[in-house]
Amino acid sequence: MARFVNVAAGQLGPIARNEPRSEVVSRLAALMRQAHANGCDLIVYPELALTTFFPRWYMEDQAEIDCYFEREMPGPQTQALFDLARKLGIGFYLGYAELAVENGVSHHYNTSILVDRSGQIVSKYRKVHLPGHAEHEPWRRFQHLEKRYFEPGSGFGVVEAFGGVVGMAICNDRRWSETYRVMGLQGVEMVLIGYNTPVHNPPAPEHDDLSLFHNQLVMQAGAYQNGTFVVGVAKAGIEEGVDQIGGSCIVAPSGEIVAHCTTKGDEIALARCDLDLCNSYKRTTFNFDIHRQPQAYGMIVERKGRHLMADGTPVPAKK
Ligand code: CDT
Repeated sequence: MARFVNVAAGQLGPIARNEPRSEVVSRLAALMRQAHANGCDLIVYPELALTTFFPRWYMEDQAEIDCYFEREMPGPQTQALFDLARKLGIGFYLGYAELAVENGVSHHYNTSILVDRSGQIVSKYRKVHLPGHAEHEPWRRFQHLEKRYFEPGSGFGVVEAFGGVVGMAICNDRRWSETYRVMGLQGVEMVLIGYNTPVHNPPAPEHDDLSLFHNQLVMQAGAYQNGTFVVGVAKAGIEEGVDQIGGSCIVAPSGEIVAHCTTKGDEIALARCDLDLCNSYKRTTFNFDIHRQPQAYGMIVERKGRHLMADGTPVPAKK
């Protein structure tokens, strides 16, 4: 039996710092209705889709920081989205800031959930690759304080959902080949990724003109090298003075982009994804079981990176 998933990339335009959650949820619901009207099974929303991208600001007051976090999911303001999903029979991926209290200790994560067509959460993922810095760096035009506000998650799982094998990642994760390969090793057929990517990267402004190119490059490579669909979804446009890339797209296992958004506002891009197309790659060029050579890859898990001195030269090996 053919396995088709009709997917919507549910891109959001900017969210203002003072925009209430209820308004954001209304915008998400409007996109969900459009996706449903177009026959979708699943809509994918961006990273931190309920608030503005708050890591651009340095904050010290934990109570102020915690205002951006959800203590429960669904919570009072997000329940409406779950109810609508159940009513329409459509699933969704949602990125949000999670405050979890475990054994009396508070933990903060950059999280995504996958909700099935009955409105049940079937998978949760906590962002592994947290970019940016932990301390205030006043020289930057804006901050990127994910290392301050979140702790990293522990890994990349997959789940059987929507008739296939589905995995999740968040924003910076998409730049790392390990993200896709760990899920590829579990047979992933569709990787869902929300993102918030400023055009300007303060430590490397020479990359600014390449930000959309890099966005496509990593997702297309990840899809092809693992024989999987990839759905990448932006929060785009000028948000609190920071220009964020759009470029939400759906990538086939061939590495080709099969649908993409054309604006930097609230918009859906649609694709009918034949999950069996994954096999064309998983059983040939990227048949891992036949062709991978893990005995040659040990360094990938043994070594974090090459140690460099302040001037960029390698730290001499210990005798
Ligand atoms: N949100 C997030 O992870 N953003 C980062 C910005 C890094 S600047 C290259 C990203 O990888 O898009």
